[in-house]
Amino acid sequence: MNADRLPVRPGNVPPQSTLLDKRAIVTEAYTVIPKGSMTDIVSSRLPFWEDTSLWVLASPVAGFCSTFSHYLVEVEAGGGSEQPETEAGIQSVLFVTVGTLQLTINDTRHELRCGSYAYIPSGLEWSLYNTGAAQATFHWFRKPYHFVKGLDEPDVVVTHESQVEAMVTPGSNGGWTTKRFVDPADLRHDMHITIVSFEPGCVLPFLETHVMEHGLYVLEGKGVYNLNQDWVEVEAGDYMWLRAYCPQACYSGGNGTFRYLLYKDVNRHITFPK
Ligand code: UGY
Ligand code: MN
Repeated sequence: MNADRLPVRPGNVPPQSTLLDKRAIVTEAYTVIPKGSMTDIVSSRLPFWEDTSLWVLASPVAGFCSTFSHYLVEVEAGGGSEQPETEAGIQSVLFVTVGTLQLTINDTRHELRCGSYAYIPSGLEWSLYNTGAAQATFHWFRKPYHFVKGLDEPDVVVTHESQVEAMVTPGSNGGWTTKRFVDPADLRHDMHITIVSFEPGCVLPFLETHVMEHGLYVLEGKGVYNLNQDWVEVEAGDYMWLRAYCPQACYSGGNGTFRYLLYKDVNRHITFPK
């Protein structure tokens, strides 16, 4: 990652002279939370977490997402939790963007750094601590695991984005790639967190319109996203949520790679209200 494209820390409230940020948008089909809207006064804390604060970027409140929650979490040096998850049946994916963290799952330790990915099945004992000298930042995706009779829950996965091959989308001349942390053919998984990248000038060239919902956090660069016919300019540090069937496409802008962390629910039958 280039130094000039490292994640920008959200946090400070801007001065009173600031013109209001016009990029925050909430519609029925999508939400945009620009990095300027993530200030310390709108962060949250969690039970049993020390020296930690977070922004809840997606949650199943009325009119918002239905399958997951997404937190952007900052942990001070020495902070963390022995009891991170207090709800039953919740699986997690962690993706680290700043600093170093020690993850312990069922007594096995894993050292996480910028670019580390961890999948933690529901029901396992785990803890997470910032073992570095500076603040650490990670993304935390939580989803109730959709059990299916005859399918086991997935195994623990701890890896790093440098270990994952970037799969080229056919027809994109290498300009549109996706890093998949779990095998798409492994149907035990009911959610995928991937990293989608577009080289400068490259595009997602059709209006994807699909049942899966998305959370997108821009990791690097900038681009213009088409969300249900609206063109929205986004850059590193911005968040988007797209409801099921929200039409979506994008152009990459600027002179560096435009890339984002993507949540997608997958691999399950449609369920019907009882
Ligand atoms: O796989 C996807 O749904 C992905 N291509 N969507 C997106 O990047 N908006
Ligand atoms: Mn999509």
